[in-house]
Amino acid sequence: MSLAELRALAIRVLRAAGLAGDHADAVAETIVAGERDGCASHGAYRLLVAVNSIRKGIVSPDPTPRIEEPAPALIRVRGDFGFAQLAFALGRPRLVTKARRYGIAAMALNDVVHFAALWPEVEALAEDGLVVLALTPSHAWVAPAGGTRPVFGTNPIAFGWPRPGREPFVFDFATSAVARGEIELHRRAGKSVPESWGFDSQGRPTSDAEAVLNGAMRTFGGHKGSALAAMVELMAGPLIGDLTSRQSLEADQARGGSPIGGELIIAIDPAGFLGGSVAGALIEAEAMFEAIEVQGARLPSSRRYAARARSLKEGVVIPAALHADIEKLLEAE
Ligand code: NDP
Ligand code: PYC
Repeated sequence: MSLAELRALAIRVLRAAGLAGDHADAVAETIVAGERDGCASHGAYRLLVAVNSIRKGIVSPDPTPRIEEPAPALIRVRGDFGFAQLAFALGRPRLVTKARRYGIAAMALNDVVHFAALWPEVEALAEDGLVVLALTPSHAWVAPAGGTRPVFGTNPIAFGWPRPGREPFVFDFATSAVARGEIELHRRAGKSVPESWGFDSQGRPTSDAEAVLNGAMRTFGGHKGSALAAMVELMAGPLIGDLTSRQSLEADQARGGSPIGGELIIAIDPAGFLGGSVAGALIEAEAMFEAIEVQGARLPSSRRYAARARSLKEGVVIPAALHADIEKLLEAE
């Protein structure tokens, strides 16, 4: 499909499921971006996930997000239980203005439903010249290192750094061994998963994707991923007055919807510390990136940017079974 065709399909599906126009547009944009950049776990597949949350009544189809300013450098967007993408779109310009005015600003998205990758947000803000950190909890699916019962969400951490004249340096990964969406794609394809990804419901290591989904995922990097997952819970949960992953799962009431809660985005204007010396700092950063690449190692997001360049020319390939399931969403409306 061309990206325009995928966008049109995504908007048609989301509108048919009941989302208001601006809501559907904001959600479709991140789904198309995910597929375009070769991030299948957060691409077209997420149409099934989004419609599931709409049908189960977890997300509000026509929310009215509201902006509050709890302090001069803070913004809160109350998402009215719409998808996070709409709340982000509303708050983004004000976050940029505040980061530039104060050197640092933070935005909390509260009362949102979240199924998206964080890199589209982080990349957009880094393209505005800001250094960015974004965090969100999810549902309690992940066991702490040393345990086998879920406490944490898959809790992604995304970071963006602006690069003059080129795409920003961006990484974005779950603090679990892998995003849950990846395990769901393995289950759909009937594939096994590495035993390092999770436990079955009895706490035994397993390579059965379904058993991990019904058991517990593992953190990445043992105790290090576990501590980072806890940090995400704290900073994008209680710190901003929103739910932990355990509370999110409880609020779901076994409906099987996307996580409910908050997201924290911190944006720093390099000029705050550096004044007129920003250019020198960015040159130092470039030297570090070069030292990485010169040894044949790659920068995070380089695969994604290459996939983007390809998709913009050639379009994207959606697996036939997934396309059929997406089309079925239209039939059922
Ligand atoms: P990965 O383990 O695939 O890691 C992704 C990050 O690591 C990307 O920035 C990727 O760059 C980079 N990377 C991968 N391999 C290398 C390498 N060899 N060298 C350098 N960098 C590398 O992702 P996850 O499965 O952990 O997460 C996938 C997505 O799921 C994320 O976008 C995340 O936001 C999303 N997610 C969302 C949640 C939510 O609650 N909303 C919850 C959990 C995850 P590149 O893309 O170029 O390969
Ligand atoms: O893939 O872990 C995941 C995920 C959770 C919420 C959105 N994506």
